[in-house]
Amino acid sequence: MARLSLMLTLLVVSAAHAQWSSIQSVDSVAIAGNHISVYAGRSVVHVTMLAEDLVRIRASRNGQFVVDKSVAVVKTDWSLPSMSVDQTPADINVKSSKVWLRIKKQPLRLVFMNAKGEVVNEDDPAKGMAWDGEEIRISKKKPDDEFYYGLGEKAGVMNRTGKSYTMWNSDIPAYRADTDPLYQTVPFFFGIHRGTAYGIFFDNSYWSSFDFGKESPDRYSFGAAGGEINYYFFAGPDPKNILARFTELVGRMPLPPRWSLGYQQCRWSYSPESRVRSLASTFRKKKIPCDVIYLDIDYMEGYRIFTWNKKNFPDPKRMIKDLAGQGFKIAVIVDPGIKVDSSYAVFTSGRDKDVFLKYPDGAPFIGTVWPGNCAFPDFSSPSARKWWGENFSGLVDAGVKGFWNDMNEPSVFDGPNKTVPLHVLHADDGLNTLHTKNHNTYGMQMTKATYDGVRNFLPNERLFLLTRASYAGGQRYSAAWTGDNASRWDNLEMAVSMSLSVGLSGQPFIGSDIGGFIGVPSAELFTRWLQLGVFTPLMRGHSVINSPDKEPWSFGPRHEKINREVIELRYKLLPYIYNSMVQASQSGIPAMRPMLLEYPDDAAFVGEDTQFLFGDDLLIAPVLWPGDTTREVQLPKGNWYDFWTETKFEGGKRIVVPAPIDRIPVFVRAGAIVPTQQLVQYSDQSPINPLSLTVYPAQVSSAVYYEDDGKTLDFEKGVYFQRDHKQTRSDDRLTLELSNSRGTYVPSPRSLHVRFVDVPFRPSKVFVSGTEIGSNQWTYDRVARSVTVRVKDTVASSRLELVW
Ligand code: MIG
Repeated sequence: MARLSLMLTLLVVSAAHAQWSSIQSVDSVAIAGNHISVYAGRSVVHVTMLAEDLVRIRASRNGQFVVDKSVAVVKTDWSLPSMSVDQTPADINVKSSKVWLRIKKQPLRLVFMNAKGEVVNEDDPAKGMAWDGEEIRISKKKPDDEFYYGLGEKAGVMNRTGKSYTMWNSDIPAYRADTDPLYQTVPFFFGIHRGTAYGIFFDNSYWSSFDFGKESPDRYSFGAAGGEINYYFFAGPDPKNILARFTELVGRMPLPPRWSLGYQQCRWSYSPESRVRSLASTFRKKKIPCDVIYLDIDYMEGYRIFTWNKKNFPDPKRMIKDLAGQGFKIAVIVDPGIKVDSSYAVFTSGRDKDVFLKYPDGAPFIGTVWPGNCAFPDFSSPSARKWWGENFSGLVDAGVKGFWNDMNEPSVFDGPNKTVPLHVLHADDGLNTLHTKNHNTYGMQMTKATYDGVRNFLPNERLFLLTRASYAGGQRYSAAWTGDNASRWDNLEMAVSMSLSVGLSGQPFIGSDIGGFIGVPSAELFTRWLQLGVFTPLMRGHSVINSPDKEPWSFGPRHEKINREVIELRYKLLPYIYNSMVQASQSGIPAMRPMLLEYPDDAAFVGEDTQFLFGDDLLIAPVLWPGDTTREVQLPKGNWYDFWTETKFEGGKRIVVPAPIDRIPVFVRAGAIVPTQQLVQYSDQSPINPLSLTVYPAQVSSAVYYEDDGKTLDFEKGVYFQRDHKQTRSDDRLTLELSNSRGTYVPSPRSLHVRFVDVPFRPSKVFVSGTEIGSNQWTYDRVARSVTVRVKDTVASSRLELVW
């Protein structure tokens, strides 16, 4: 709190002294294609229609604009949308098939409408766009029934209405529901009004703030301590389209390696080597699946980045090779702070190459973190990023596969703001600006440097990075986690809302420290958290230094068995989870989806933070409260099946289902065709065999199934396997058609097990592509009411038919 108020005094003029002036009336207008320049007194507003549903607004108080450069935006080359511009004495009308922007002239105010002319979003008539010294602010009208979602990683509930938030990447351990800001900055949000949505991305990396009707119920506003008025308006109205467009603008997550979707085990710290080895053996001995083990800061020599502690890790390469033999990947932490030590080659080479942050007078900025006095690379400088990237050769050569970027808010132990002083200089890719502008992008730039560096050494491998701090678009380089949470039930609840909100901000690869980082979870809390972890893209257990063991087996034999089965569920579902992540990488729609993303017009889901969708077809209702053994679930419209009992429920209502400690309530959409696989102890222990498909009845439905080698970039050259699965039902038959596969990847020979659920009677015959198969190839389970057909999986099309 002290830090926050300090920030406020440093960066924001207090309201009492505010000299806000709003933009004046329009004097003249210049139209050039999709670009409209509007002149109002000394101010200039640039309006650009980038696509029929995407408008960019830039404004300068005095007509001077800074160089147009954003670390977030990757797509700048848009093809000219079909649109028109006309003027009346009162306004300028910019229209496409999706959006109608009326620029009112007296005074200059923006009104965004849909094609029908219904107002979607409009500037506050009194304030509009305004300036006060370096500060900028945009004020909008807030309709009574409009609510807001977004801003990425924010603690507490997802609905932002009536609250205010700030953006200043901060290291705040054991945060609570009202802690703000936290580690990441994504100034992107949705406004949702009677089932239709729009989006706004305020691409400004300075200290910024958002007020969603807290100050006044009929107004909301966003602004920053510096920089330009620069925002993008996404017309929607479907929130999924908005997210797709937003991630087209700022980039999407590259397809992660499949192993990164396995269970990951971390603690501060597994050290020395013998402890790492015994951890690995324990997983295998206990038959608890796991793919990744992390080394936290103690693997290094006195916390010197890119070194190994010779005593505790005498032969890292050998250790990593042995662990790889047991199916483990090793991820290591890297922090930005480089120890000031003239006998440390990383420091001296960085100093010689002039990569560290400096004060305006040229003196190096030195801050204290784990190693003691440290210099900090200027990740906004291309040459510093290159230098940083080159340092990964040793880790890559030792066989390290995961790169965990921590403390990159950046967090500093000493100094007034516990970060880099605000007047420290950054190269800012040639613009030479202050820390005030570069603070919120520091973490993301560090992940860029890491990603590009490792990419150089592993040109055809998919990379896995994990970061704590980030900015909009950070998903291009790294997965993220929600930082130093606590072993408390309210933090488990927040693990849901925060991860969902991060997904809504374009970053699909997110998870929380399972069990809570700080503190000691009860066996019950740990198991409930692990169950949630099955359905968060990143599934990683972690624990703070000096805490008792928090491995899946650390809570007694009863919970060990339950926890094993929970992780086993994750591995059986890997084909489904992987497919959901493939979709996220292609479309920007996250695997973990808030209900409102799919059902924006269902009022029951406004403020629904405790249940969510995973991928297209699963609804997850985790138990988030101590002692609970039932769970209330609001089912969306349509029919849903209980994943465990395969009982059918009619949607559009609230139901209560059993949720004993060994069960997380999961529902499957009727019509889903869910791919699963055999149990493995790590993701690439053996190729998928059999591939299982569970068919949940619907009149007709289809799904796309995708598979590839899971680790290289060959899929970009067409080396993948993709097939359409389609079910249809009629009075006397049930059909599953598998299309020819697309792509050149050929899975190794395997069986295909297809299970049709909710089949009341035994079929009389079963056909595969027109030929009847014998009863040795299929079974009817009267109790489970399901038919299982076992055939060979092929790349050629085929058709399964159950006939009565
Ligand atoms: O000051 O590396 O959030 O996951 O274990 C604490 C030690 C530094 C903070 C990270 C946490 C990690 C810890 N780090």
